[in-house]
Amino acid sequence: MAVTPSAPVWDIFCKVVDNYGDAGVCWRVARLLHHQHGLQVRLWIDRLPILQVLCPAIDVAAPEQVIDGIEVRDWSTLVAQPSGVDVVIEAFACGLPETYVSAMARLTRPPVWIVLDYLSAESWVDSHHGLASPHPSFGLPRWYFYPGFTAATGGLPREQDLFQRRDAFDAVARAGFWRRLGMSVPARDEFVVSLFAYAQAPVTDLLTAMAEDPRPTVLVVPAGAVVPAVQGFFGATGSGTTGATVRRGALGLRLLPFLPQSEYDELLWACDLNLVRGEDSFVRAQWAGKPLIWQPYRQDDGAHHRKLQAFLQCYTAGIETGAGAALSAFSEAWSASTPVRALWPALRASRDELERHARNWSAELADLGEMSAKLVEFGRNKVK
Ligand code: TRH
Repeated sequence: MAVTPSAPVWDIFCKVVDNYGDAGVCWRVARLLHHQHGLQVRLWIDRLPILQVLCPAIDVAAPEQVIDGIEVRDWSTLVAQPSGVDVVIEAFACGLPETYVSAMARLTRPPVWIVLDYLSAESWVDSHHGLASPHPSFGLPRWYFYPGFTAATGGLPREQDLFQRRDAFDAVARAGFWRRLGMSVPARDEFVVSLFAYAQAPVTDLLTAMAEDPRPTVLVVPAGAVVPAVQGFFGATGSGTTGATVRRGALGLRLLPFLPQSEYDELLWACDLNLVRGEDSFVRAQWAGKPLIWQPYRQDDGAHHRKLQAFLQCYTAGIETGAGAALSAFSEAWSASTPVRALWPALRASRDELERHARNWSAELADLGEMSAKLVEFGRNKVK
């Protein structure tokens, strides 16, 4: 959608805690607001190198740059001012610069202040979404916006053409994807699994189960925290260069580079099962319409267990009992870093039912409303 000079200006502030998801979600939302809603978007981010991993076009040395229509500003070197800004998104309650907030308070028409929070399927999200609390010093209302899995929440971010592109990703496109990576097309009888997880995951246990399975599996692992454990399982051969397939028993391993965010969806579409983590890859795996195992970001107070239970409760409601139980048992062990070897056969045997459900789930989720559209409507309704 073309951006007119008079288009509303949105500031998004992103502080990278760790990993890639803070930047991953903010970059996706920035592009949705610009491309699908015609807004002028400025993304203020404190660690450009993390964004560059997701979007290689980013110049980590540039204090400001326009990439894909988004004004990307290095928060650590530039001073942000709110004049002329219509809406400001404080991503994951990262905190806005004090100077920015005090300048907001002096404006006769301050920007609408939205705190975009983390995704959760927990029931309390419905009643908390859309509430405001006044800033302790300046009294400005901070509006809490929660992504979620019900119509009462902010929904999930999704590009308008995503399902069309996903459904056009046929055998020819899939073969092209593997060839671009310098790899052969997996055989029809090979169960293709992508692995994106935190280091705590019981990887060796999973690989043992796959290797001793009577049916062949291909495990595809982008560069990341679990690669050392995966390579350790394959011994010296596991240190194979990206692109080669090394084997142990029924398991074949393919190591990939970390893909640009724009290509990660194709990996999810090319696989039969995706092990994902955090928030953005978790959402993309659901849009992919393929079975998924989610490892939530670990939190000291055990909140990640509650988040997983809440998600499994709503996700498995539509799955045939046996397959739902197999998915839940494996997911809980995977997230708790307890053994999964004995749980793998039941999960593998539930493939057809999990595939059927995954497709239905992505369609049901899409019917709940898309996050960027809800953000725009929310911002418009709050403008005085
Ligand atoms: O990297 P993460 O663990 O990020 C986490 C979560 O966002 C979590 O909610 C947050 O609290 C924590 O950071 C601070 O997982 P996530 O959210 O899936 O983000 C990973 C991003 O990387 C996502 O946008 C997908 C993308 N990606 C690629 O672009 N290429 C790849 O090859 C892979 C594996 C992922």
